[in-house]
Amino acid sequence: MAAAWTTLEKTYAMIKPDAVGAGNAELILRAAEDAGFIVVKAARTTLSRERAGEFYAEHRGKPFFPNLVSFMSSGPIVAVCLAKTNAIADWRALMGPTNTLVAREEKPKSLRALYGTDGTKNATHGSDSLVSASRELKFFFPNMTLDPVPEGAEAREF
Ligand code: RTP
Ligand code: MG
Repeated sequence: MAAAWTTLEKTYAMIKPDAVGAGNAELILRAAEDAGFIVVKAARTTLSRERAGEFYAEHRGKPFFPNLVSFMSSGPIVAVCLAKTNAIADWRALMGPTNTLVAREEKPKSLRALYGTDGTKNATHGSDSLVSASRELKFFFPNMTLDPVPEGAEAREF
């Protein structure tokens, strides 16, 4: 039997505006499930420039930051919580290299190779550490409880 998702590692995944706009959000969620992830939560929303900049604050000041903020606020995104053993690293592996053009060369079956466009428009995001996952899940799902449920506790709903 599959483990309860509450006890599994969780990561924040995001389907970016290029992939949502191309109608590929469902395909990407299905690919996640096929790879063994549980889709705990998925919500479609649109980021303002301010929220997009806040989300990617670690990149403020870099040459690509203005383009990144424009892109990420250009249309709807799908915010996703995924659960799986080793979810953070495994989701980044499934996404492939950051730059879609590199992904097509090096990991042609990865999500960014299949659904991205270029170095900035790359279809998906994934948290890069436990600290990032916690911050990013709270950023999009502020009411979500991230701690594993103790054995015997009642199931929670989100
Ligand atoms: P992400 O945070 O979106 O999951 O991507 P990542 O960790 O693989 O890459 P990161 O270095 O954190 O970059 C964040 C996003 O910024 C855009 N980017 N554009 N040179 C460029 O034009 C450039 N470099 C990065 C991409 O959208 C990248 O995913
Ligand atoms: Mg990153």
